[in-house]
Amino acid sequence: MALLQILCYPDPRLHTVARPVDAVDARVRRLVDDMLETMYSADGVGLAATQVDVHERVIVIDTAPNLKRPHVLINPELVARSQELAVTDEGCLSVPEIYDKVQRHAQVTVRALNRAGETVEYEASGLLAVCVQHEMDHLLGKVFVEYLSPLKRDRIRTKMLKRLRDGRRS
Ligand code: GNR
Ligand code: NI
Repeated sequence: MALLQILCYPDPRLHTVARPVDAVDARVRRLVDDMLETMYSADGVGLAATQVDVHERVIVIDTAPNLKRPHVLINPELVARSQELAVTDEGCLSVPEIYDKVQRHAQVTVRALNRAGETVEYEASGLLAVCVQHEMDHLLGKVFVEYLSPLKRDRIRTKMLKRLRDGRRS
């Protein structure tokens, strides 16, 4: 296993649209395992392949990292979304130390392939629903700060660029 480097906003590679995985083979399983190791090591509850500069539709999520029961979602699709919306304070490993409110569907039903290449489908609510939507946005090249006002986004962008100049890695 290996730790992967996480891209930081405003890296333009975060806006790449991921392509579907065509076979869940040893290469993809290794990517999944490296992403899980990277997510746990960074204390995140989710990670999309886009964030490690791999532009394929692969997501890992673990909303209870102590239990180490990860969700692996390959080629995820939302098959249902609740009308009800919910606002959550979100953060992102690609936008370190920034948290702000984002409104999303309160429940979603997601269908995907798991690490064994089997089709799985389940309903998610709470933090899991937030993560599924947050990670699926990454696969479309979208970072949560794009839901914020242009003013806030600009301030975040400036802060991140200053950090980069100051040589801070996160
Ligand atoms: O670790 C993460 N925490 C989090 C908190 C609230 C809403 C979404 C997230 S996802 C984030 C990890 C990450 O950046 N995934 O892309
Ligand atoms: Ni994120």
